Amino acid sequence: KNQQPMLLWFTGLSGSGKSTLAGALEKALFDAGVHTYLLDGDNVRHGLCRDLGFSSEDRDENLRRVGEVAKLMVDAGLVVLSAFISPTREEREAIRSQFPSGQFVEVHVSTPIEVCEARDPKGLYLKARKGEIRDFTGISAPYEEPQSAELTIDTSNGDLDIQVKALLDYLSAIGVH
Ligand code: GGZ
Repeated sequence: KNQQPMLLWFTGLSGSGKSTLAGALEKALFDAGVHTYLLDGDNVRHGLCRDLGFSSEDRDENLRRVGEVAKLMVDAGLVVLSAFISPTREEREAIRSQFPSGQFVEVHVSTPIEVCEARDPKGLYLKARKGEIRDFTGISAPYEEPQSAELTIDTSNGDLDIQVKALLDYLSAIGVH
């Protein structure tokens, strides 16, 4: 089975659907025989980055480390998926610049903040509105929309299967599997 190692970088607000989309794509790739790894806050912020919080300096360092780990994994031949808010263009571009063109695919999960806030699966937006969480992305900390994402997906409407199919079609077109 041919597989082109690469990094699929999902960026978007809390609650935008990054992890859900990346997780569903990972399952589809696994079913197609592609060897993948999914990096997200759940497996990184409790270990590798457990000394880091959500100040802009800490986010930059979180993402720098994730980029370095992803690079090692891509070197090892994996298709790596990452799901981090990654709020700054500069940090995303710094990671992109470490990969040959075509090996870094940015996926902007563009679900509007109104929808993310209405979902509020962990009650974090509510806490941020009440001032109980500082520096919350989209409320009291910035999110810079990508200008050069390879793919943009809004998860407000439509079903997950169709969104995953759009991702798979893009990956087949560039020869990933
Ligand atoms: C944004 C926060 C914050 C603040 C905790 N701002 O929806 P979640 O809960 O599960 O995902 C969010 C996650 C963001 O971590 P990342 O590592 O993806 O962020 S970054 O790329 O900016 O480094 C959210 C939770 O952590 N969370 N506090 N202040 N999200």
